[in-house]
Amino acid sequence: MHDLAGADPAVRFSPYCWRVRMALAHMGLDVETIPWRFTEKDAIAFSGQGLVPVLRDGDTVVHDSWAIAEYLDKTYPDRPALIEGEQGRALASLTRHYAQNVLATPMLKGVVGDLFKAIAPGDQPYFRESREKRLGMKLEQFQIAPEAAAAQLGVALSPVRALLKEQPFVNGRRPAFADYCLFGVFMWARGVSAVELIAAEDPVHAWRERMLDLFDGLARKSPRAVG
Ligand SMILES: N[C@@H](CCC(=O)N[C@@H](CS)C(=O)NCC(=O)O)C(=O)O
Repeated sequence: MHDLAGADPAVRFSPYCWRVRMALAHMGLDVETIPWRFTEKDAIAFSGQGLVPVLRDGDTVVHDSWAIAEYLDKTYPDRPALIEGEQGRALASLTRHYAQNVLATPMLKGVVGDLFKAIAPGDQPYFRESREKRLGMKLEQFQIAPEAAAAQLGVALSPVRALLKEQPFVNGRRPAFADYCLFGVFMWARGVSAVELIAAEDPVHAWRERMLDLFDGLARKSPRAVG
């Protein structure tokens, strides 16, 4: 699997790649991750596009985290499912859209400066140009104080907070792809920044701790570019 890496190749911070790392662990499938940088488009040209994650499984190449989850469920039906049934699919899909359309913005506002510092120097001009075009402003204008980002994120998380008071995981009693979609956004920030945007007493904090502990602490052990 081609996996987005920072200046330090051990630092992996793509929210979409984290969905797949967790999904593979959920299924008990081993993976070799290949560090990839934003500008290394040639290295994944075999997938016919320019974004990671790209998963190669034998002769099959799949890109896009959602397509990868569907591929894994279809290909390994004897393993624990990532997305189960029509209702499970709706929950996972709502969660992925919510993660990328609602949560990503306040999260990025809080950590974009740290993110920029953590990425490979060769990626920085590309990152700045592409993201400033997307955001419609300089990265420095997009960044806000940690307290302000935490407040915005706190409002955006209110439905998840309410849900996590009722059940331990977004998916219910056990985590599944819906949780991994949400968790990816948190691993994006954790990989590059020491800023804490979630209060310790927030049920979302406890959920994040549970997620960090899954699969023998896979996510917790992942190196961070902080300090
Ligand atoms: N819809 C895709 C999105 C993948 C994506 O945006 N990946 C980012 C890394 S987080 C990327 O490869 N960016 C490369 C670029 O911006 O050129 C998925 O779910 O996998």
